[in-house]
Amino acid sequence: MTRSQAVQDLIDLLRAEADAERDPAATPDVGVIMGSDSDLDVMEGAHEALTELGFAEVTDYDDPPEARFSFETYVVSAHRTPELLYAYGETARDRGLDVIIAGAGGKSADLPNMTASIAYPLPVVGIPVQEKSVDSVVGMPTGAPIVAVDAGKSFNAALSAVQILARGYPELEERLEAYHDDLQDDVGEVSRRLHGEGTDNFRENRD
Ligand code: AIR
Repeated sequence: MTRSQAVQDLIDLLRAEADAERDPAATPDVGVIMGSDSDLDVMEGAHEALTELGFAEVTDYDDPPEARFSFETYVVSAHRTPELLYAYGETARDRGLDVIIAGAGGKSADLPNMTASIAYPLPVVGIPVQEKSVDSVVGMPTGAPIVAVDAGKSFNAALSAVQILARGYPELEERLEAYHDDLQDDVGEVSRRLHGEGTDNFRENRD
């Protein structure tokens, strides 16, 4: 199979990073990959959750952000760029990733499950980008695990990824707890207003 120069450059970059002796605190902790940039709207939730939890995006390995926790984002197509998929999965651990979030759509959404197989034992959180992708993402054979969320739930995928990471970092546990406290506050506040204003007024004030 011929490979485009752009894909070859990415593969070379990933392999070089795997061999580089970088400070682990300066490499991305979470890898976010998707089968196509047409998945970006759905995958935006993962970006949102990671950002909300204080993760910064690495766009240049030589110039990492100051934030202690970070993520990287790539398009990797299991079917259009199978060699990039292999390079990504094979280098993930050596490049310092602790967990991968992978989303793909269509009926052949193979990026999450193939990444889980290649990057094993690194945990992979799979996101079926569409409803019709669910079976493809979660349907792994015994012995080849993947963690997966419901169709489109990329925000939750990022929370799950941070939960996995948090086992080794108490400060992440605190951030997750603070996030959950805010969530409870929001429900409590809306419930208090709905009750206190009555349904008609609440609806009117909300719209
Ligand atoms: N896809 C891309 N390569 C392999 C697969 N399965 C998925 C993408 C996207 C869908 O195919 O994850 O959800 C359609 O991609 P596109 O690029 O045609 O919009």
